[in-house]
Amino acid sequence: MKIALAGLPFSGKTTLLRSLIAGGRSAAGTRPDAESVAMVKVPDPRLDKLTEIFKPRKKVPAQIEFVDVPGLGFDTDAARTESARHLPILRQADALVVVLRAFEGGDVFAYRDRVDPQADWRELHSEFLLSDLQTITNRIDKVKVSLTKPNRTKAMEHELALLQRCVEALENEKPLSGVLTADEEKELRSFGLLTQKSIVVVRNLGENQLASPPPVPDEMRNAAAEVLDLAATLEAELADLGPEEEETFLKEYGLTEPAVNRLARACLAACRMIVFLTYGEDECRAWPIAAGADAVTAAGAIHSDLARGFIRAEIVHWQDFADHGDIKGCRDAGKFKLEGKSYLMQDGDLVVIRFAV
Ligand SMILES: Nc1nc2c(ncn2[C@@H]2O[C@H](COP(=O)(O)OP(=O)(O)OP(=O)(O)O)[C@@H](O)[C@H]2O)c(=O)[nH]1
Ligand SMILES: [Mg+2]
Repeated sequence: MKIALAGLPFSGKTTLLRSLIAGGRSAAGTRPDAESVAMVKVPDPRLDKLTEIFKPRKKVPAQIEFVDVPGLGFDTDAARTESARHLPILRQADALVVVLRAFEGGDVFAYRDRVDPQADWRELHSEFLLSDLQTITNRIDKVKVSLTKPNRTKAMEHELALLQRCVEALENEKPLSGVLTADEEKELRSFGLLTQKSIVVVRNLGENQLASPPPVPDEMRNAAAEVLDLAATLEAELADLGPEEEETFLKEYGLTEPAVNRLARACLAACRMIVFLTYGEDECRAWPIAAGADAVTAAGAIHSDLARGFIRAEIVHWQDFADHGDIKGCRDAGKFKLEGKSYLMQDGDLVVIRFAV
């Protein structure tokens, strides 16, 4: 799962990335003119609880790869050219986190001399529409040429019609995510169209705005999978603290959890992923898989042998586990389920795969 952190210059992307890495200010190298990558361990209280109970030799959280993209600017030709260099990273991502500057601060350069998240959102959004329009019209030109050749096919005609529908949507400022069917999304996925991607918007607020954030404009809420409010500098400080200091710090600012938790959940949801868990004295582990995946697919995520020799999945739902305290309690209460290949995995399922190869 790869998420690109995108935004206009100086919106706080690198600060946010630093905050995602617990105790790791230095873990992400800051290279202002290039992308830098960080693998972020997804905090999961369910995995923590399993680890507490099973005391495994190894604890493996789900991971999300975040790519910190240098600020995209469109205020000069040079900035536009530079930004175009970074767009392929966005296109390759499974989802985008768009960081908008909402914090005031005279000492930090403000893009276009404004602190206006709504205007920033509009600017980025229309650049994404424009970029997709270019990609699609280039493709249309190619398909049209192919259609003049003797080996023209029905598939080409079908693609042309689909692309023309996309152009119409984009010219009306409609993101493609809202106009394509699931099959069409698949057909166009290889183009990495930006408005086809799920977007999590992060409003990077000043510390003093946290208590009562400004209302989220409808146009932002409608276009985004989720809108999160946070203060990146606070979160980066938080990432450097130990668990006890963390609690005091959170309380002081009226926060219930570090933003990395919310962001990780939002990114999983935006990528339509769920997490199942495996447990034991050897290893407790969280496994991200696509929502809607069946038990044999989940088995295959662990190892191809488990899918090949799949016999059954032993499933305990997280809530049942939490209610009964352990696996034995779940067995006694009839909450230990034996499921076949086609069982649809649920978020938070505790799983043992029985198999023979
Ligand atoms: N006051 C305040 N300053 C912030 C906040 N977030 C970031 N900054 C400051 O804004 C400046 C830019 O932050 P970065 O995280 O480097 O921003 P960026 O989006 O990565 O910038 P580019 O990569 O150049 O586009 C730094 O001086 C940060 O300390 C915030 O929430 N509040
Ligand atoms: Mg940066």
